[in-house]
Amino acid sequence: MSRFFEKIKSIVEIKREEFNLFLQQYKNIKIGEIKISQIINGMRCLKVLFTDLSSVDPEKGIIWRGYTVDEVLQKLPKPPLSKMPYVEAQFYLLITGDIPSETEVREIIDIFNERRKLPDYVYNILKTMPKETDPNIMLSVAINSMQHESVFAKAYQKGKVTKYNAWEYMLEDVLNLLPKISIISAFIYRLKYKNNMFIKEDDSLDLGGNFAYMMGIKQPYDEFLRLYMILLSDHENGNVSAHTTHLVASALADAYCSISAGINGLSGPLHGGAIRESFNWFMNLYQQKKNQLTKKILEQICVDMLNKGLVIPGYGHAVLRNKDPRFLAQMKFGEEYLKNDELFKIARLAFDTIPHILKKHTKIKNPWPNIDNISGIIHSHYGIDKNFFTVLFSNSIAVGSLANIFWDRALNLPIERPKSVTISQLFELNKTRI
Ligand code: CMX
Repeated sequence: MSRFFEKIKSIVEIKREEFNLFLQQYKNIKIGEIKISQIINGMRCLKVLFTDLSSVDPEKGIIWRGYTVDEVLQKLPKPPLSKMPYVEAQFYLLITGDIPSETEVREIIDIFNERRKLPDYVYNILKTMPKETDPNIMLSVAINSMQHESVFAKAYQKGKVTKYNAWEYMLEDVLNLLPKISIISAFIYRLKYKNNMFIKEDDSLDLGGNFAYMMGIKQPYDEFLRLYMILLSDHENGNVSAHTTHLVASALADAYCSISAGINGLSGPLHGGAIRESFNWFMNLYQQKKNQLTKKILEQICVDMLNKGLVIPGYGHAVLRNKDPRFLAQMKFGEEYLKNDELFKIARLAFDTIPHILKKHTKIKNPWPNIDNISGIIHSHYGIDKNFFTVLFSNSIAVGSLANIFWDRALNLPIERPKSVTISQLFELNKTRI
């Protein structure tokens, strides 16, 4: 039994006991009220989901296992000569709750390297898909195609899965699947954009380093991939893709079905597509104005947009009420490596200009740029096609979502089934209250 498995086993035992005791004691405590507007408006701010891996503080931003973005970037172990931590270290933090030592990260890297080889049929399936297929859909199909290899699903069919051991089978699937996602993605990238000139993995590299290497993109893109995959790994498990993964897994589906459903959840322009929207907006500004764009011109463009009732992509947030530290971390990377990039210069001008325009002309609750504001500009700087951005988002979200569904099984969370209400039922409920 590996040290990692032993550690997880002991954490699961302790957490289970704590969780069950907590439930016995507190299960009937009320934590809020539900307004009709919240039901209709996408359950915004309704505290109805459970995760122990992260929480969003409106002022501080995302807190992973008790650590802020800056703390995580500072404390997690890093590859030699790298400024960004190992993605494997973030996975370790999310799944165990602890900052790993160098040895503990090494163990995860070794586990991933042993398990990342793809079955040949995955390559064949990807090669036979229509040229026009969206790369993120290709990723989802590739993951689904491996579902029959799920250790959890096979054990379930044989009647071996119980509420005591379900987590062990889920852990096997998570450890088998997570390292394969970047390999599939790099293959899709080379297939679609680089004439199918596939690059073989480099066993000496960590997940982020190998991903950039297999895409054929030189340093420091590996540094950005590590940063990006950590920053987007988990956001309290409530966004469309993470929640979808959890929802599907709640019916005791395996990790393959669950994560590919979550990846499909990134398709919409309001979620996975938001990076592209923001990138397109900056690109249009650049194409129209080239380097003639000044603060004054940008202000006028924004005021005109707002007068037409349009939103400015890459600004605002549903939960945060301060600058998103994930945006600031990307901005810092940009300041270091993209200083002369024309789109980055516009993004910087926009950062100095747009928040006060939004404050003045709208009722926006958070006028600051969000995580999606400059990610696309940075990926594109290294040659990534905008249609591939969502695949990179999927890789990131898989780190947190897979850690979350492992804990769903470890804590025996039940199938999710909220109750729906009709307008007449709401009306009746309201009458009895008056
Ligand atoms: N541009 C213009 N107006 C905006 C705005 C923006 N970027 N963001 C919010 N507003 C407006 C809203 O339209 C709303 O106007 P009305 O009162 O007239 O309806 C008002 O400000 C209040 O909105 P809010 O409560 O501050 O924001 P919401 O919680 O409703 O929406 C979000 C949040 C992200 C959907 C919204 O800010 C938006 O559409 N931003 C642009 C798209 C974007 O960048 N999406 C990526 C989000 C990243 C993430 O979720 O992590």
